[in-house]
Amino acid sequence: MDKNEILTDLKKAVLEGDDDLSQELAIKALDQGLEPMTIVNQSIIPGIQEAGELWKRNEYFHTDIILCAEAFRLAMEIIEPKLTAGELGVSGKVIIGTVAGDMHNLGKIMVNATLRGGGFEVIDLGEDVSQDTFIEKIKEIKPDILGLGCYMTTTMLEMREIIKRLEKEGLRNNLKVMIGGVPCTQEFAEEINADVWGKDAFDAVEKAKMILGVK
Ligand code: B12
Repeated sequence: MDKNEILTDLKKAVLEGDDDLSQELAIKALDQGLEPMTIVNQSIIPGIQEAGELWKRNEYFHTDIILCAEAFRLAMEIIEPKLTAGELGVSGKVIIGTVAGDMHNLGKIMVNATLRGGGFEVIDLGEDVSQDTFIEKIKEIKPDILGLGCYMTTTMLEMREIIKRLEKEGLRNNLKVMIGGVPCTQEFAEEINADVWGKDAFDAVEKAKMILGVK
């Protein structure tokens, strides 16, 4: 099996929700000497993005998406430790999490991976993260950036509340806030006093570097 075949098959395994195969192919891809970021950008992300498109067109159902998410997660589980082996933390420190009430995590996992690839140290607090947990971890870890993921219109306002809490606790001045997820826009970021909106996982890295003035 050549490298291109592995990349194509891995994308297909994610798209078809075959978690055993996606993990096996992720291992194979690394064994063949493919760069971790190439595997993420050319197979794993396109696979899950296409699955999202099929869902939008009502060609995939909830159960399909859950299988795809699992295939995505297991492949990322293999690749992620390799991404952190680079020059971690040279660009800055980021705390990231999905806001309270929201369980979506695929977009956040991708952003986590690309930020690591961009030299950031990333502390992922997970999903359905309470305001208290964000505040506690920011005090403890003192990140340069807080990344908030929100994927539903019903959980959007939680981001505004988190930013208000940061201001109230005197934590906002030395911290940049970057938001992302399907319902977010730059206008919404400005409205809730976030610093920036990241359109996708690659834009997130560019914007994170931009707000910190890192090349
Ligand atoms: C996959 C999915 C699920 C999966 C989640 C699996 C998982 N582990 O995440 C499952 C099936 C579990 C699920 C459940 C639900 N879902 Co859902 N889900 C989706 C779906 C199809 C795709 C989301 C996704 O993963 N996309 C792929 C990723 C890669 O894209 P992304 O999230 O946009 O992320 C990119 C950017 O936004 C950005 N980004 C993402 N995060 C961040 C963070 C930062 C800091 C930055 C800078 C950038 C950034 O970079 C990413 C990569 O490029 C969307 C539809 C859609 N169009 O988005 C609905 C959707 C989000 N879900 C929806 C709903 C309603 C639900 C449920 C309530 C359904 C239900 N009745 O049970 C539950 C919610 C449970 C909860 N409390 O959270 C609605 C939300 C509607 C709304 N109110 O806004 C959507 C929009 C579908 C729809 N059109 O109705 N869902």
